[in-house]
Amino acid sequence: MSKQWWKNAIVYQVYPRSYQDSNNDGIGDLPGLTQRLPYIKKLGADVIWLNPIYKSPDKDNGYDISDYRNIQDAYGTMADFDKLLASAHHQDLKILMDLVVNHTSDQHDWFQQSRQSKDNPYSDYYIWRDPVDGHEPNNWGSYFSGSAWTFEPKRGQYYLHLFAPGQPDLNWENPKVRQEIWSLMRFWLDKRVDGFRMDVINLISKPAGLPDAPQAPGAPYGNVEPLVSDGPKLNDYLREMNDEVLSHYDVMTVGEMPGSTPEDAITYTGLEANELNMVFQFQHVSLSPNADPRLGKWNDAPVKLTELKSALSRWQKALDGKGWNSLYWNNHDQPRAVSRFGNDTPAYQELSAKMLGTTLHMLQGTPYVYEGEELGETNVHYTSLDQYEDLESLNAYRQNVEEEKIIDQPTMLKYLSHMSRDNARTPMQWDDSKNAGFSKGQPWFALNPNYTKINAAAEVDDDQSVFNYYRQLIALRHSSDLIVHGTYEELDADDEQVFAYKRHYQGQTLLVISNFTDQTVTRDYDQANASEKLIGNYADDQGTTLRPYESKVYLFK
Ligand code: TEU
Ligand code: CA
Repeated sequence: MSKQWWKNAIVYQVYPRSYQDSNNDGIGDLPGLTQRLPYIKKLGADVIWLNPIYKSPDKDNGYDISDYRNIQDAYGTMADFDKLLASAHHQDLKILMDLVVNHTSDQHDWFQQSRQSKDNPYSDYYIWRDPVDGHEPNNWGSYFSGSAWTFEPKRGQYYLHLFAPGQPDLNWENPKVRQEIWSLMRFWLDKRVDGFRMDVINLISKPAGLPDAPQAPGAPYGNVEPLVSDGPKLNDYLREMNDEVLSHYDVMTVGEMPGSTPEDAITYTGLEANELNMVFQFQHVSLSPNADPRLGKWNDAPVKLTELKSALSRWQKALDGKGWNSLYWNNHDQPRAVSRFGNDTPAYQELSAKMLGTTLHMLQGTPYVYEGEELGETNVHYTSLDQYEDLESLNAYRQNVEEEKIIDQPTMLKYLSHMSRDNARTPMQWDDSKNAGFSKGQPWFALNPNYTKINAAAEVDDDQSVFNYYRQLIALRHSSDLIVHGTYEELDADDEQVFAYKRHYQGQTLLVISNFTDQTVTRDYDQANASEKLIGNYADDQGTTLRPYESKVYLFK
């Protein structure tokens, strides 16, 4: 395996609780996933990123870990995990674990001890501060609404949680905390897992003095992200992680970095950085911020294509030859891309799913496919609050509508329907039988009703399906150094309908053209003189005529 094998890899992300239930309790589990490995292999993926499977009270669906060395009961046993890993390796599939070490669950033993007093061995494992004038130490708001501080009467102090109160932030300045994390990483790496996706890893170094954050007029709290992302000691901690752990294993690492810029990312993924292999950045999925800064991500504004192109091109150009991109449209935190960036009406759902896949998979970086994306899955189009399960959505509704009265209920329900993470967490759509073949029990979360039309059974043997189109895209990348290593050249940045770019490598050029609209347009990029057309989402080719959501790739030798 080449040293940088992850540059040629495609990663498939599995949200285990929604993937395949094997014991009919309505919750996906590890034996169920093990049964489905051949499907993932057939798609052509090389690596599986598993969302957290550790013991957890599930306040944030596993991103609140209470025991890093044991498997969540609902997902199975450690023996089930060992079987999954062995079966994956036997089928030449690698497994990335989700490393959530910016915070633990408040039910973790470390926190249970830390909260008792100021002078026990765990007192400084978390970030505790005295009240200021009887209130929270600063104006920080949580990502999940409310204050980022909760008072603990036993200590007479507040503790910091950038996310829910059940997710207290670890104190990374404490070398004992870092040693505990190196140890739990070795536990999993010694079991031969193939690497980690690292949850909000760029938030672990907090700014000295924990100063107030910028607060929009009328907003209840300060916006913490610009202040806590890419903090002062982040490179030091990542280099220590590398020296202590990662450099001793042949593994792949991807850091989730909300708020990070290309310049920051190069310091972590730079070819000589010895920190991480790549990052998940958020600039292309945080576009069209609401006109009202108090609402953050909550909006239903259509994304301007020129802004989307600018964000993606920025990262392609900045990291070219200096670092490495991860490439994604979807994950368990994002709404379904077909609904957000494409067109999920029956006439265009399939076409735009293939167009989005083409646009992303021909870029420089490692592509990630989120479960169901390969089928062209869409948002659910929720209409009422009781359909939501995710605390981020429910807390945002309560804060924005009921507490702060920033917007009215109909508007927030529209925004939730467009942006809620719940859109991505509906059970996997395997076939058109009851519960889509996900479970014979009552699913933990309602399915997207369109599973009767959009499902794996209907697509796996259909050469024209989104599934088989993704298989072709993945096969193309596996076969082409030009796609993996080629430099990036954007064409017509101001074009508001078409995203066109080129890739160049050793005298060959790839031309990628995607029409992001339901209009037929004309664009001439000299495609008439191409050596061959490699892939396209229409059966024929009308040259400079681009039909609705038409996407195609040409090779110039
Ligand atoms: O998400 C990090 C993060 O920034 C989230 O707030 C995300 O950007 C937001 O939900 C997008 O709308 C990671 C995990 O991926 C997420 O599932 C966890 O809830 C969060 O960290 C806390 O661990
Ligand atoms: Ca189950």
